[in-house]
Amino acid sequence: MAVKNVVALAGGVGGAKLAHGLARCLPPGHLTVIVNVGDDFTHYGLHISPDLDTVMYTLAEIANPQTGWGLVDESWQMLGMLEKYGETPWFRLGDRDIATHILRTHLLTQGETLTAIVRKMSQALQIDHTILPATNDHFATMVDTAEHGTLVFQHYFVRHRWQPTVTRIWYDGNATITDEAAYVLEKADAIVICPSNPILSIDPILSVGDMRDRLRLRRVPCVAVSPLIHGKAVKGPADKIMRELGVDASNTGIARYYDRLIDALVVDKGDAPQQGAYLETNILMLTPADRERLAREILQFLEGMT
Ligand code: FO1
Repeated sequence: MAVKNVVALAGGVGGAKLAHGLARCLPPGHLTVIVNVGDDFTHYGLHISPDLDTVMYTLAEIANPQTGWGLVDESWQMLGMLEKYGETPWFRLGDRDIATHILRTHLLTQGETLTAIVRKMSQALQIDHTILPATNDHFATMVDTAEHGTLVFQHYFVRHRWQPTVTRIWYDGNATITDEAAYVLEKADAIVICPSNPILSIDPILSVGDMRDRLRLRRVPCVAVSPLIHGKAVKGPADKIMRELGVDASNTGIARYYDRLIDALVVDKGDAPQQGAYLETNILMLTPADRERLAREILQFLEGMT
């Protein structure tokens, strides 16, 4: 059977890169990216959805190529003005990026759902695939740390530069998955878990409502792409957090972490896990061509599994 409709689960920068590769390989309308919203928070009264925006900007090909988050050709006048008022703006909102947060916050106060808002913005940015938040409900990743107690995710990740020792992760809010996410999972021919942080970015998607059970009971192949190369995170704190929470920071650890959720793990050459099926290839995505090549290999691999 041909793999026509693909659902990808993604967090921020690493996940967005593979989603972009998949978007370039699949015909318009055949990819849905279900995105983590556990990183969402309110900052200066604005509803910020970092991972949704990272995926949206990346698929629209307007993401900042240096950081992976935020917009290309950004300016920072607003932050300068905040500093003039004596603020310490630790979360860098660019002048153009802030339009997204203002509009999203406004539409939320008008009663629109996050799903409808992302659809509207994606259409305006001419994205011809679908981006869905995992939930429209309040659902916030909370990080218990040894040094600073409990931190809202962005305070842990950006304000404290993911340096505190993590003792536990939990979620604030009782959320259900959206009808749209349930529908695309039902219609999917294959599922791809992007190379996002399994604990910080993928677990909050799996922890929304019955998402984990839906994945376990799937009738289609599901692969995950490892965020590690020889035990080191390609970007961010994946290996650090895995160690802190007692998860083996290796592809074997990732394969165990995703036990029963995936049929195979996609890993870098020479870095095979000691358990489970796997595809060995070059998983480092430095250029858009790398993203497309990796996506194509994954789609071919999935075709062979159906
Ligand atoms: N990440 C940073 O490391 N520093 C920032 O100042 C920062 C600002 C920011 C603004 C908008 C946005 O959409 C994302 C932003 N990020 C920033 C990235 C982001 O918070 C994290 O990478 C993700 O939440 C983790 O996936």
